[in-house]
Amino acid sequence: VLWGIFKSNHSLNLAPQQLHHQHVSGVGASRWNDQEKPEGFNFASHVLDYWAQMEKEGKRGPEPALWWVNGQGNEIKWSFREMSDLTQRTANILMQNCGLQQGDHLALVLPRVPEWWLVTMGCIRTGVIFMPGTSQLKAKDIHYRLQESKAKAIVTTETLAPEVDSIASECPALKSKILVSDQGREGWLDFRSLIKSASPEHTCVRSKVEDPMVIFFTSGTTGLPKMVKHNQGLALRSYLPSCRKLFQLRTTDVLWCMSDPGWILATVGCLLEPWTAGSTVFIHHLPQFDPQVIIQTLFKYPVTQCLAAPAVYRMILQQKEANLKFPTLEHCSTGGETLLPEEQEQWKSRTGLLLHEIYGQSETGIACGVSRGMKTKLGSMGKAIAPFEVQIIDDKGNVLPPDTEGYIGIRTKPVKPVGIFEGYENNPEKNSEVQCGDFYNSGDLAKMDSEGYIWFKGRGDDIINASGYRIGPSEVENALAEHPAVAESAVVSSPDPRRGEVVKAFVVLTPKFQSHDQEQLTKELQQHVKLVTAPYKYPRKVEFVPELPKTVTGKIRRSELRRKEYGLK
Ligand code: BCO
Repeated sequence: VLWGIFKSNHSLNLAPQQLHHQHVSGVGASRWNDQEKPEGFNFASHVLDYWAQMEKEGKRGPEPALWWVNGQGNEIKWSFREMSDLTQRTANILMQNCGLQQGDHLALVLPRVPEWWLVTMGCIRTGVIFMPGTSQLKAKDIHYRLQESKAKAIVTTETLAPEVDSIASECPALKSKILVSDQGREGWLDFRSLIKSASPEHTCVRSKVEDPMVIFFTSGTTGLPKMVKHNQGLALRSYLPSCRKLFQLRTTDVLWCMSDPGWILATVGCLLEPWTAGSTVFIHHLPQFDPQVIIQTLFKYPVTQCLAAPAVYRMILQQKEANLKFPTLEHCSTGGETLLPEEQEQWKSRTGLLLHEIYGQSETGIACGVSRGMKTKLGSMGKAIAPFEVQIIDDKGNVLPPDTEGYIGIRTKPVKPVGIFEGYENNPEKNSEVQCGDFYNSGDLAKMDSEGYIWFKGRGDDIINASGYRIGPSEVENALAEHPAVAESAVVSSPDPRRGEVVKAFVVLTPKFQSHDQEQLTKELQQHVKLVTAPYKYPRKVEFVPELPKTVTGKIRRSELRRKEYGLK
């Protein structure tokens, strides 16, 4: 198997006096300031190969670049030199075995397996645009993504391969299916075999900052997920001094970002941020989320920093564990949903550590945050991180005075800052909808005080944020509509002590199902949604109603249902 390529886990042979050399502020510190934009940038050559060279010259310690464990005794430690070799092999597979070229789209639907890092970096080396997706995706979700993006390749595991095969014939652009598995499958390229014989020499594409690098699919209030396109600037941003201040990672740090590889949080937290600083990326396979496993892991491995959604910290705090003083953990960050001040305080009293909030979206990466060492204000998600200028704006793009609620806006005119998305692919209406005067309008409501600290207030639309997942109500409504019991439905956010918010469906039943057992029907509808779309979207609460509130024109008034859930008038 793949981890047999390198005989020893970590085969560096450096002189002892060289092992203590530390790069405290990362590769970019002396090269560019926050406002500068180099003409050419490629994360693979500027960052990964840089650290591989530092290792070669004995200027970086023995800490691995990637440290992966699966809780069943399997462990991988790859150095930057090994990563450089393996990702060049991957680049050659993409170009030679799959015939991919710069600008082609590749769907990447993998759980937390080491190959995720190989494929992302292989794509960056070749200029192939990778499109991460959570492995909770179902055939219908994959079908939509492949068709919408005209992806030429997909990489996934044996679990999802049958789902891909069930729809592949309807995706004419799809030419290569790459399997990451120990078993082969007909019609699929076997990644783990190919990488053994692939050449470890590949010339990295000379990309410009403006060249596209990655596409994330993000949910909106209406319709199906939108394609959020980022260029190399997303990676360059991690390089800039203001961004480096956020986590202040050192080469000796071991960062564990627990996000599923399908989200931008993983691209930033499991790849761009730690490797820019030459730090170790620590990953637990975590096929199923289990707070006990996280606690045990933080006691067992020398993790110094972790990054996860508030729901993860909340679920750890809900464990009856007496001791949460983790021996090596120094810095904790969180983002993706609201963190309550009492959760912040509990974390501090039980672990002795502060939880540093960050905020961002698929469109923005990390837009603001509480940097390490910065004064914290309870409940605030910190300040804007340059080169982003964050302002609170009204719906015309006017900047609002301090302490006034409005939308979180990021200035995009006259200059679009490095790191913000290029736009929604093939979606001019949506692009003009979010451009609000001189700002990108995030649609998130917040206030900013006179010192620039930002307080999140909620969404300005119907999007649901359940334990850090952004869920479009219409995606769930469409899934429910496929069940014969559902005449119509409205899906809204509802408060929940464990997950912050959960998805709640108000369902009007078809006549045939009106006398059915409602408890049974609830389970059936939940199971149905889990089967037809990514299960994280399923309605954890279902209420059967005789009718839905509507406007005179017949539009469902979700806001009325949502207000009721939160006890608002
Ligand atoms: O709770 P249930 O058991 O009823 O259902 C769960 C799963 O069991 C189930 N499921 C998962 N895979 C399945 C499946 N069912 C059928 N077939 C499958 N293949 O579906 C439900 C999934 O819900 P979940 O993912 O919330 O599960 P869980 O295990 O409770 O996870 C808890 C969290 C906290 C780990 C999870 O909710 C989570 O990862 N949240 C964070 C999301 C996140 O990272 N957001 C960041 C987005 S990026 C961003 O915000 C920008 C920041 C810069």
